[in-house]
Amino acid sequence: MSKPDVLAVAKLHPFYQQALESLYTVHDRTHVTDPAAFAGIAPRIVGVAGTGEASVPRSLLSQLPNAKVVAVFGVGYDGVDVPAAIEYGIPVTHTPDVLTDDVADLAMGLVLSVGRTIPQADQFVRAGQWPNGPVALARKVSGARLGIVGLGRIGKAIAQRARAFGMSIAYTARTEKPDSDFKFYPSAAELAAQVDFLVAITPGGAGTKHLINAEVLQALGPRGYLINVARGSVVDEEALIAALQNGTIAGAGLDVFANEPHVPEALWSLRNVVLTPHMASATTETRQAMADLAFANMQAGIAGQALRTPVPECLGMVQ
Ligand code: NAP
Ligand code: 8YV
Repeated sequence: MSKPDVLAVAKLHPFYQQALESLYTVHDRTHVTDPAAFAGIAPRIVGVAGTGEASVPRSLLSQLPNAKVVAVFGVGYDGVDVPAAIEYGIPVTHTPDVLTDDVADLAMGLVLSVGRTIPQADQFVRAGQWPNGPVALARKVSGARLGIVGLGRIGKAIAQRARAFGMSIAYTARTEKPDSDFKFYPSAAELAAQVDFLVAITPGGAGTKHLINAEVLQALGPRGYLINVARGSVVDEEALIAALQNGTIAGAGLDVFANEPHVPEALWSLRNVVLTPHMASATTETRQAMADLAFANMQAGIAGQALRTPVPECLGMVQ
């Protein structure tokens, strides 16, 4: 008997790909590479596999009359048209919690990297510069003021780590958290004006597009650093480049970009930025846990069983 058909809408991590291939025939981006062949396959597709950045638009969902689930390998699902999925009766799942620690670890890694200039110092030693004089002084991180834009699962985990560094913590979110000891500011600009390190960790999508704009960067100021581990769309990248070039802010640590995997060349040459390739959840342990959870969601969705981790908007539509 042939295996049920699943569509991968992005290049999948091998852990997820191999798990899917054990039970399903995986069509790897056929909708993009061979639309004519896809027209024949589409009615057989029972599940859609994606990543946090993958695009699952209404136009694709409308071609999948038998799809039972969209299983995203990632906590963010801003590329999925969730209202359309709900309309077509296709629940969407994601992988919350299992990656929280890793993303918080990388956020703190970027705080330390930009503040203490660790990559620049590494380059200094490798370039044989040490005998020529001391490396430039860095920015003290312990005891500094941290602002978190988005105090959700990962934002709270970043706060927990920052506490151990004796940092004072403030935040903004859509709503104030009555159970939190941290000071709340109603906007990113008001928060930025009060901190040394501003960390963005919200979802992407229309609701947060350019939440960090020129006004916020101006408020962060010439001794302030921006860390973005959220989505590239959350930051106005042109405004950020200008702010880094003209000293409006001191520096930035960036894991996510507006047009991944393409990073503006203007950022490559700047000495005051640290760049990582969207790798905050990229450890062997966490990628395995994400693959296990995404695969469990796929299996449950296709079998018509209770989903492990539906996205909040789809909670009402699952068994
Ligand atoms: P979460 O628990 O849902 O937290 C999201 C937080 O963002 C919430 O505090 C929410 O506010 C806040 N928020 C949403 N819209 C906002 C807005 N317009 N203004 C201010 N705050 C806003 O999600 P999570 O598990 O922490 O994950 C957060 C995001 O991290 C993901 O969606 C993804 O984009 C990103 N991420 C990136 C990587 C990476 O590799 N770099 C890895 C994993 C996740 P309320 O609490 O008031 O609702
Ligand atoms: C992953 C992410 O890099 O969870 C998310 O939202 O952005 C990351 O964990 C991504 O989903 C895998 O491509």
